[in-house]
Amino acid sequence: MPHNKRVLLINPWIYDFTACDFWLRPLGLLYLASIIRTHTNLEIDFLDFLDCSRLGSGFGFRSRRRSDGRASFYKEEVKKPDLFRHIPRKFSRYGWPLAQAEEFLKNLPPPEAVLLTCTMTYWYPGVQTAVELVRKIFGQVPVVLGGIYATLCPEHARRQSGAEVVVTGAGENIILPMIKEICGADSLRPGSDSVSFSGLDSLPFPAYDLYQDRSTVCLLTSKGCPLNCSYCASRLLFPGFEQRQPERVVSEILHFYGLGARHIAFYDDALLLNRQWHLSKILESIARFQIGLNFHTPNGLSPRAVDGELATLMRKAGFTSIFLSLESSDTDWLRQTGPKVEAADLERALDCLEKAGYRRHEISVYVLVGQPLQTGDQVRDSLKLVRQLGARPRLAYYSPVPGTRDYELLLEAGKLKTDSDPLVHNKLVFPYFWGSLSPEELEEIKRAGRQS
Ligand code: B12
Ligand code: SF4
Repeated sequence: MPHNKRVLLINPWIYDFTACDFWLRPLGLLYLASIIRTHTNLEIDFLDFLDCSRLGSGFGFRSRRRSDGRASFYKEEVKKPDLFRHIPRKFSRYGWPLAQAEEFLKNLPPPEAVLLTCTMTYWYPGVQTAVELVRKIFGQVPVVLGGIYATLCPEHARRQSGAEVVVTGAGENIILPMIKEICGADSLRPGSDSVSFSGLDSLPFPAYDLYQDRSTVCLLTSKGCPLNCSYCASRLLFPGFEQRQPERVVSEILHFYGLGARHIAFYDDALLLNRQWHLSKILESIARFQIGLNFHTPNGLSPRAVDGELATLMRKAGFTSIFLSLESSDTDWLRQTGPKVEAADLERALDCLEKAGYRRHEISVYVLVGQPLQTGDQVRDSLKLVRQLGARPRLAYYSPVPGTRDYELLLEAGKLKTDSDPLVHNKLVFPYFWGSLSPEELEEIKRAGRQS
């Protein structure tokens, strides 16, 4: 019997100095998987090469998910890119061993098309490896790349990724016409020709059932951010700001719970905006269900928006890991880069969270390091302030993103070029390329951060 037509969706490996599964899921690709399933006759093969829970017990690796939903990746050391040869750290490929990936792909029926994503600009070597492997096994199948790397570095992606088609921006309204073109009009279900999506609430829920381990999922309740901080790419990825209907978010959370999810990470850029009629409404409903979910906010929350009522709701609904974004305690720096928060906001937010039942040292506060206008002393002072307030400082390493105001500064200073290799966006390399901090000073700041 002939096989049905199929598409293969891949979330590639991470190539980096370090990586851990910080509630990582390729949310964009999972939305597209859901759209394809709803509106086409195609079978889907979904491969997340970062999903190490699917690896057998071989390779000397046992996938361990911590009780908070985070996990470690299997990794293999690889040759460092030439650009990084002077950096005294090991470089690895995180995710499935290549041999295992190849074996898996060989056992799949040939796809009509391969869809790839890439969620950090500097993780593109994972795309290259995936394309090479796909070519080795399936020959000249059309490969389409979308996602954050493709959107922020389209020229580089067209030249270097190996994909035939590079799609920039949101994929939901591109995917069906593209499938029609590549796989034929008969691939679409009747009526799907004219489908168009307007906003997150019009999309089917992301397809987490494609995972065997569904204990950890991520979620968007909104898209974009109305602010415009000088180091941030939010506007380049989505220029507007859109919030979902709270009821629809609650349905999605309950749907995830039904699939087995117990840890839910919010991926929103501005989760707390208009919180009275948005997040508070969602949490009020969820708290009523009392189903024992754990919520996480790896993408930091704005301390300015945390008040007593919200803190109590967060506690009741099951927020277990809270990350707040301070970035810096330096008022001038904050004014220059985007006045989203002040040190006083943090103090107030921590008071509210403590009153709601959280212990201060359980709350992580991001402090940015490596941004071109920062000095070492500013970073040290910020770490000290967070410690003095009893919370846990966490360094957030700066990644320069093309198209942001800070990237312009680095261009003007001749420290980066418009066509610099996206590898230099890696958050750990600034002391070796353009940073005002030396590697030694950074190490000293890290030590001070642990002790202050
Ligand atoms: C969630 C998130 C994280 C999560 C997990 C990210 C992940 N890799 O899965 C966490 C918290 C771990 C994280 C960490 C970091 N992050 Co982050 N993160 C995000 C965030 C907020 C959302 C990404 C997301 O999932 N969006 C939702 C999905 C639905 O959108 P999407 O993936 O873009 O998919 C859509 C389209 O792209 C397209 N599409 C996607 N795939 C495909 C495939 C095909 C075939 C097609 C056609 C279309 C298509 O269609 C989808 C639907 O519309 C973005 C900001 C943003 N607004 O996007 C920053 C962002 C990606 N992060 C960024 C940064 C700077 C970081 C950190 C360096 C921060 C720090 N200093 O520590 C770290 C780095 C981590 C590391 N290990 O190196 C930068 C990018 C940096 C870069 N150089 O690429 C961003 C853009 C934020 C910013 N401030 O500028 N991050
Ligand atoms: S508040 Fe956060 S998401 Fe919004 S522009 Fe600033 S850094 Fe980006």
